[in-house]
Amino acid sequence: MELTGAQILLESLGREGVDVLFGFPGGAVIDIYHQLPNYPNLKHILVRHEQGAIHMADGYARATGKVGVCLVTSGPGATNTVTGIATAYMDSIPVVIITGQVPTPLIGNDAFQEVDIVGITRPCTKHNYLVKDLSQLAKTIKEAFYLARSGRPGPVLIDLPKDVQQQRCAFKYPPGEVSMRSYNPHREPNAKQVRKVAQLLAKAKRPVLYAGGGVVSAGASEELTRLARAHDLPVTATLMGLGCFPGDDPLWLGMLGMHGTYAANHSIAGSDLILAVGARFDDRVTGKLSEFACKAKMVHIDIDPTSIQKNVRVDVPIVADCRLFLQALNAEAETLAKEPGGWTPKDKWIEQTAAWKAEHPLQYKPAAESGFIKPQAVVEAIHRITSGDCIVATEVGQNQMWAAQFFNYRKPRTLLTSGGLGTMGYGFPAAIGAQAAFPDKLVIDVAGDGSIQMCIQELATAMCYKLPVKIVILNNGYLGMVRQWQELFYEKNYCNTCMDVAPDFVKLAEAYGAAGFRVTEAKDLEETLRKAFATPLPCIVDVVVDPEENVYPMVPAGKSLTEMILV
Ligand SMILES: Cc1ncc(C[n+]2csc(CCOP(=O)(O)OP(=O)(O)O)c2C)c(N)n1
Repeated sequence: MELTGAQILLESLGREGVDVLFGFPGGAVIDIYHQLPNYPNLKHILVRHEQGAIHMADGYARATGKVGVCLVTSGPGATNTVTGIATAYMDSIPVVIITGQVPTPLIGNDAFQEVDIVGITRPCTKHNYLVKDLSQLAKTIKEAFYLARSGRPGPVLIDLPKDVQQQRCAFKYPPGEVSMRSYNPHREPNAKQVRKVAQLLAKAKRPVLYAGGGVVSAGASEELTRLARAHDLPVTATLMGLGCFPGDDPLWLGMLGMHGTYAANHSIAGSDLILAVGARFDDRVTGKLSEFACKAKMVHIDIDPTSIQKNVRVDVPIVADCRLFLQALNAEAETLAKEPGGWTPKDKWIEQTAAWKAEHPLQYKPAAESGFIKPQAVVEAIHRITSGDCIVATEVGQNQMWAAQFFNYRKPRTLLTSGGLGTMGYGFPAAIGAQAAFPDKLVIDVAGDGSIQMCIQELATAMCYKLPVKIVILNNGYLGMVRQWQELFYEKNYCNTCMDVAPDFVKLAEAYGAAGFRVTEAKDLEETLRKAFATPLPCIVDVVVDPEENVYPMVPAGKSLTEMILV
């Protein structure tokens, strides 16, 4: 069967199980768009800005565990996705980005809308391709999806020149598994290492499980939870790991790091054994490196060998798939625990961690009578109203940290947030991507009044495809997180962080045909949120909150985890 390059692309996406594409057309992809109506199984969501498309593909991927796909034109279409590609790269999210390119004879001639997107994205993709030979296209697509989802997942870009889209060649999707000589992620656990880790856990008096986003992407939450519960091991997680262990379990310490809990940060500091699973020791997590977990033996399990020994000294480095390793570790630990004297009890340590939790739980000063609504109370209200049964996306800043702290995530893939890059404008389009995957779920973007203005145009997309995402703006009138740093470390010099000219968010929602609500008094909060969550429309709830509320605890930059500023 002879097909054009555009047809081969769309046929191949179908073979990879793609059901939705987030995209925006242009001259360099017009041949692909011309063919799209012939592929009714590929739903295309037309965005308003290419940054929206890539964040939507990313949100879709985080919520489903599948590969998210976006399609954009050459030049500005391609460069508009770079922030989103870097966002996905930093958080190891599987996405495939298809960019149009100028015809091959024009490449390198400064042609109209030409940009070297392969060069530009080399440092922020797991891999990228410029396909000049149509006979290689199907194989390239198959490889791209395999690379995106296997090993340490990440974004893969395919740049496809316009003339290649128009040429014809025979189509056959390559059968079987992909095999690449230069790429062989090591997945299988090593039995000796499994035994060694089980013995270390058995002997440890003060162990902590430290989980990262790798637990979520490996689908290892159940194994992690089983390990912790069977052997009384307290658990903390990074922002990216939230949800991989139930937030209502007594063994849960809360998130660690700069805005982590007192209990989590003290447990890390006091621990004698840390089992780091699918986490990468980001500086927001470790604080002052030389004092991070300095009394502990460090075991680090990661599918990506380059992430081991990168930031901290690791005593037991393990390259393996987190789920396979934890499965084997559970079996080994259960055998060991049955032997008389095989397992040192951890009850004293559990008592200690519980005492830390009781001493300084996450808290905030309640609003004075007639005072402002507290942003933390808004997150708590969302949790109460939904019983935690929703997908939460966040923007970046204080809103993100409060959404992390005050919502007890119980399941993986229920929090979508830009952890590594910290991309303002991420949350709303990511929420749309998740809603496209799960039309019947409640999807809520917890936003700041600054961040939401970065991709607000996607309200049109949400309206167009009847994706009823709820945006809850914690409106403090500031770029709050920066203002907090200015207050604490820059003599309250609130330079360019006041958002005193802002749109009327209720009217803005209505201008798009969506629903808008405003809450200024605490007594109206819950009822308004309930009303908003019940509407079938996308909507904005603009909650006017305490303008100078801060996120605590806070470990100042460069300090050790126990040097926290508390409420
Ligand atoms: C694209 C982008 N630009 C700048 C920043 C730096 N930054 C981090 S938090 C923040 C303030 C966010 O303000 P807002 O969205 O109003 O949320 P709040 O902190 O008030 O909850 C800024 C500017 C960023 N993270 N991303």
